Amino acid sequence: QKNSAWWKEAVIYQIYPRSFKDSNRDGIGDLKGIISKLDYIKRLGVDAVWLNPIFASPNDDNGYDISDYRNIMPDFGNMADFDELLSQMHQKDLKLILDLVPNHSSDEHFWFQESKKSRENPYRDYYHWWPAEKGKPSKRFSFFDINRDAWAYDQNTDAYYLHYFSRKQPDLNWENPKLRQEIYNILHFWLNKGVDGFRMDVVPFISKDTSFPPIPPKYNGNFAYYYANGPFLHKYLKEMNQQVLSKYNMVSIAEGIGVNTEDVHFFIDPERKELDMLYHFEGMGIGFTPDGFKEANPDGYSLLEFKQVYTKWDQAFEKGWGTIYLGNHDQPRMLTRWGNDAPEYRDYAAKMLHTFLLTMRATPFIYHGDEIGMSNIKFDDINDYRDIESINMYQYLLDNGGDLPRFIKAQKITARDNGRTPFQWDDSENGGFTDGKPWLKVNPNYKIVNAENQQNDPKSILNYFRALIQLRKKHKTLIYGEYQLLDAINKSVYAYSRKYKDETFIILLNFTALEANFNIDFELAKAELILSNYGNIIKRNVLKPYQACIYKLT
Ligand code: TEU
Ligand code: CA
Repeated sequence: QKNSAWWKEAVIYQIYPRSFKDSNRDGIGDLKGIISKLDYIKRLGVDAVWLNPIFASPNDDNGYDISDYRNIMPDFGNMADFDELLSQMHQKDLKLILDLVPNHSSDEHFWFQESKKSRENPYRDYYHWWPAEKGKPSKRFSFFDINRDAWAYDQNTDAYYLHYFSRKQPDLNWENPKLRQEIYNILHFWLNKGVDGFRMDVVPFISKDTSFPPIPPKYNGNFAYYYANGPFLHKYLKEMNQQVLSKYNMVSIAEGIGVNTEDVHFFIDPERKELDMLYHFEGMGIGFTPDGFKEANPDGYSLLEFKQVYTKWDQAFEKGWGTIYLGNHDQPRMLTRWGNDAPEYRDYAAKMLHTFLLTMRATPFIYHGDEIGMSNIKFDDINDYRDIESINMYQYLLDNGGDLPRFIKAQKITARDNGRTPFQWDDSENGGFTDGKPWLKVNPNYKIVNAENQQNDPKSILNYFRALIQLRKKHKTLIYGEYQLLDAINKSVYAYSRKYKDETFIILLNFTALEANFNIDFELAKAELILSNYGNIIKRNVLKPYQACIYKLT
């Protein structure tokens, strides 16, 4: 009944529904909008779509604060729209992966509304409460709070409640079996409708030591790593697998914040029967300045470090299976962050990064818009941002005398809204995303960077991306073949081989805007050039700026 091959061989396309396509002029993307673009999605060649949360939510954190797990957010449509989406996707042989948010709900969820009524309320233990007479609980860091404090005081019951994210995202108490059952029932509800899997939001954080001791020194202040190592985490994942996941042909994907290569197998080793895949965060902070400002080093990042991280994560999966991504709704655009969004390099760099994503031994997650080379919008004004992370960080710095100009500058590279601007469909107003006023500004480069321009241009990023997917599907070696890093000390070129039985591919990627040499032990003169972003312009042992080449040894 369980079939694991499909998700190992799949390419997964991530859609941020709010930003994909608006069907009713309210400036917000919606399910009908996605339905209207299913042919576009199908033509990409992807196998599955992961949708960020589409459930009822007051949108303090754009749907990651859920007030009703069994209903569709009215901004996005209704249950009939959802059923239609799922059925049309299945007709087209596309799988649908939803987003489960198990660590916290909205404070507007019925459970929390009850929970805060009194200390005796039957829902009290659905959340983590700390009675004020015990004094202030030990410090927990909040990602989004304007004071960075994860404990919020509630006057009505004279107690603090825990929220790792915003105040409107109270953490659910997984130590309570009733709460766990609620979440399992929610999963059954959607899986019985026929959805093909779940991505699980910050799932490593669900278990907590409810004595809330000071964070032990061995975590060295790394709270994400502490949060991800709760005492009963794996007990709960096993329970969820046994009661729910194992009963369906579905895929489960952990958002793996705080998880390192030593711990990942606890989540995804098939013998442990917990989850199927996990996506790690280790790549995401490469090249940041060290003081935790979420700021990219102006001198760029070290490709050596990048290669080390992705090589280490390839090696981590002897018994499980990895994932690979360079962008999502929590990250800036991959082209800006990892490539080069200057007009003269944009096409080459986007194609080079896609070549990387689609030739690694891991399931690729492609974030919508990356297939046409969308880039950061780089707002100058804090008022243009819609993301609670940016807005509250600004407020925190304002309140605490922080360096605001530095912050605004850093956000142009790292802010999440850079990856959330509306999809650029064509060169009409608002990039064809909406006939209304978009909820977040459209990147003005939509006149040039848009899907319509690229559909019929054989040299476009979009068509190169499609060709890469076909190549991966045609050659199982690109999916399953052994990965080996080549020319490890090269600071400009990422080179590796993929090998399965007699078949060997060599992948060469120049991550810089300068020509770069490389040094490998394979005789490329005898190899077949399968795909390159420079057509067949090849110089012996030199790569052009952002050149990508896939060779097959013959
Ligand atoms: O993100 C997990 C998370 O920890 C984020 O704070 C992440 O580190 C941050 O976005 C990086 O800047 C998940 C969701 O993907 C994110 O969109 C939500 O905001 C968050 O959980 C809370 O649900
Ligand atoms: Ca809409």
